[in-house]
Amino acid sequence: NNHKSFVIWFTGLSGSGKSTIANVLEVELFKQGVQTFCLDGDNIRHGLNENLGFTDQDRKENIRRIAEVAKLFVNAGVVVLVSVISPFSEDRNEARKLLGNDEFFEVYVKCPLEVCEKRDPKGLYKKAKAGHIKQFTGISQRYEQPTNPELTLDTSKLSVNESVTTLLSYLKKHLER
Ligand code: GGZ
Repeated sequence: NNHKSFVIWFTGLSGSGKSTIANVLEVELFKQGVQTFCLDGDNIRHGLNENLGFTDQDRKENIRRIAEVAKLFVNAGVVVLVSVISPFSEDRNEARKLLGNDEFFEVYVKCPLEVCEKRDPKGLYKKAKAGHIKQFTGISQRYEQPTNPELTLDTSKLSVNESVTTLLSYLKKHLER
């Protein structure tokens, strides 16, 4: 193909909009002839990572494996859209190191916890607050905000389309060979 390959790493709370944005971005990139692949925490956890839970250690391993898979696709010339909470800076930095700075774009999908709780598309916050889900990000486990992301998208202020437009203009120069 005639474009560069890299990882766009979406990090943020559950319900912040990571996968929604990644899926719309994928459609737009497809229209531009860009080869893409989406890796989603929720999906990977049903297959490759079905033996992992949500302890600090398991999240680290989840991120490590996903970064390794992403690297295989990048080496195959694909633009990889990764949507995982990835709450710990250390784990995100390991992923960045593995991919290399030029092939890793960290996108902070920023959204206040209260807004995510209100959206609660899968009812997980409700369950977590009732104590039925342990180690839930934002409720009973920490989320460390990115300090130096390539891009921040505040989804409490931007529509999905506005976020995707912002991403597309950011990516334009990075896609060119
Ligand atoms: C956070 C949880 C948890 C706990 C289940 N904490 O928004 P979702 O529902 O559809 O996607 C979330 C997914 C989190 O998996 P990740 O692989 O993205 O997490 S991490 O990067 O931190 O390893 C959420 C659901 O699984 N889920 N239990 N305790 N999210």
